[in-house]
Amino acid sequence: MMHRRSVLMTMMVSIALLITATVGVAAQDATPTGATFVDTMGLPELRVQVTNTAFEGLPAETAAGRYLLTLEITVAEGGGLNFMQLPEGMSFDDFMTLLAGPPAASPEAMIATPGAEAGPPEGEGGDQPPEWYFQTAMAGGTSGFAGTTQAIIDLTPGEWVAWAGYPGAPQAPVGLRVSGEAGATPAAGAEPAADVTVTMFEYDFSLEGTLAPGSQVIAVTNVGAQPHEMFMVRSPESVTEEQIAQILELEMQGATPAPDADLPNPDEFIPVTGMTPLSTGRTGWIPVNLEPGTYIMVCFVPDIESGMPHAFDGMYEVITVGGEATPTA
Ligand SMILES: [Cu+2]
Repeated sequence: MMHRRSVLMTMMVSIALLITATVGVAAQDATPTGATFVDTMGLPELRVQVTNTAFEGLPAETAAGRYLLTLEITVAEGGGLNFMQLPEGMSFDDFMTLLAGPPAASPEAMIATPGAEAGPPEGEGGDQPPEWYFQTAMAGGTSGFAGTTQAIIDLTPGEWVAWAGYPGAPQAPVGLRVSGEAGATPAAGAEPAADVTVTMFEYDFSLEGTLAPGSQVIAVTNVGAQPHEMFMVRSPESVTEEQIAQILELEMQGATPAPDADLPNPDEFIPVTGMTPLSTGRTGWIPVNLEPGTYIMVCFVPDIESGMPHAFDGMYEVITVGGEATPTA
């Protein structure tokens, strides 16, 4: 039986990957990966400045509907924004109290003991996201690095929180009231045109259309029963799904690949973009500008049963863009 990991640990794994990869980006002098829509369909915009400590620029209240989300990221390490509806009866203050959690569950403590039997035993529920996490509406969002990056998302009426998606993030969560009649359909207008549709379910991605070098729009849809995200990284060298499985296996054991293991170094994976978690039945859109190469789509949302990131259940997909899987340096 695998040890469960907390949502905190899960997100820290995700962010650790993000940060280590950022270092790789700087070292490799890679081009910025942020992308914007060519056609924004005249959608109302939520423009958010992601700083070292805050998400700035969101209104306290907005009408339900489809929005162009624009992140202006000034943090070298990158950042991301998720929109999650709070469950019935939970206030923003309640959420913040929940996030703060018991002192023993500090990020440092969790990181110091990866893979260890930290936290309460299975069954007590303390090492799992709360039940409502798997039921509540999640409208997605996106992540990126210094620069401007966009997504198109649908916000339905309710009390929402815009946050980095994990406890202990540098940016404080922000409350957002979305007004309108409950059950109202946010998307009366035409759907954004997508070149590729990525469908997420337990536990995989399927692609309709072909990712090509250059600019394009990806529609990301969750048809599964649990929330899912699509975090996309580029591998500097070609990689197989078998190798990804081996890397994840080592990660789970807290080990690093042996020098002669003939495995790509995950620290060299370069984050490209992401559609942050979408709940069941939801769709979001992100623009990407891809260079030829090998890309990996992966989901780190914790599983409702095991608490482990979905990646460990096989929720990753290796995609070759363009004719050459291994671009020359
Ligand atoms: Cu998932």
